[in-house]
Amino acid sequence: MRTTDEVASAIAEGRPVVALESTIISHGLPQPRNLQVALELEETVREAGAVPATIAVLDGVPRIGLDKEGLERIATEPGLRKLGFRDLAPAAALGLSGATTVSGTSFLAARAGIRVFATGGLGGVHRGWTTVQDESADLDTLSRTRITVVCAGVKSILDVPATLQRLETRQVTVVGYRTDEFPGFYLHTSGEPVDWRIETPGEAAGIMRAQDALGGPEAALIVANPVPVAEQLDPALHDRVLAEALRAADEQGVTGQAITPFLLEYLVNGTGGASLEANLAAVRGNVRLASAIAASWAQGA
Ligand code: PSU
Ligand code: MN
Repeated sequence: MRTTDEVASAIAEGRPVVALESTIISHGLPQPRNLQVALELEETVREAGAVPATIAVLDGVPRIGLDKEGLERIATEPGLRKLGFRDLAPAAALGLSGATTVSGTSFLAARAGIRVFATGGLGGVHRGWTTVQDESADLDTLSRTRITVVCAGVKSILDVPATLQRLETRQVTVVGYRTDEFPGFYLHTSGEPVDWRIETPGEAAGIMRAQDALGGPEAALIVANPVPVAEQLDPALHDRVLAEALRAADEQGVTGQAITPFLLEYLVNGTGGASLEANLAAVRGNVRLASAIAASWAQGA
């Protein structure tokens, strides 16, 4: 594992650090916007007084923090792999490069000593799970990794109620940030309730300290932060295009790791780019909140 000097000294000195994933850049957003976004998100973390650590695997080496060249590779390299936790060892052994998902990123961030991570929407239980058994490895990793993930809920392409049930079974703590409803990724709400609500970054840091004080299984904390209503995707448009996207995936036989990128791309095209704007608004908000939580966490350390 190679950590940049900047990130390593911030961790050593207990200064705020925010981990960022790379799959959203490589597989979640279209080129060339994805590189701009990668740079912008790092800048947003810096403006908030924290150090960004974008995580990926380059030439077999897990990297904690990327320079501009590394970000460019993630954004542009053709055929880049998508790496969950289970893919890290083969990528390392075979000297391959890949972008890390929430699963891969959470694992590496926690190993590096980073406690706060921002992304867009988590993976989860896919629709049709009764027949295809597709459940993102994100859920399993979060059930045994001590990290705080700030996200806009789980991707709305998923079976959201089933995903919330799985998170409950796996003992992953979920809190709504200034909301009583679980966010819907592109949408302000999924319509599902959340059991816990917090109002401040300090309350998130307090829950993190309580997790450590209590001990027990090292599960994550999910801070679910909704995209503002003004920046969400039009719910009627969302429902219509998502139904089309699911039908297209079915007809084309898209499965496995390819399904999430396929559906996200279908939504971008089918909404004339509006889903991309909502996705970015959600991620930006999550990065800002994660930076504030990291600052609060660092203060109390
Ligand atoms: N959030 C986004 N866009 C994305 C993702 C998250 O706004 O593309 C990625 C994350 O890396 C997440 C992955 O871990 O999608 C889930 O993929 P799968 O369903 O194959 O586990
Ligand atoms: Mn899957």
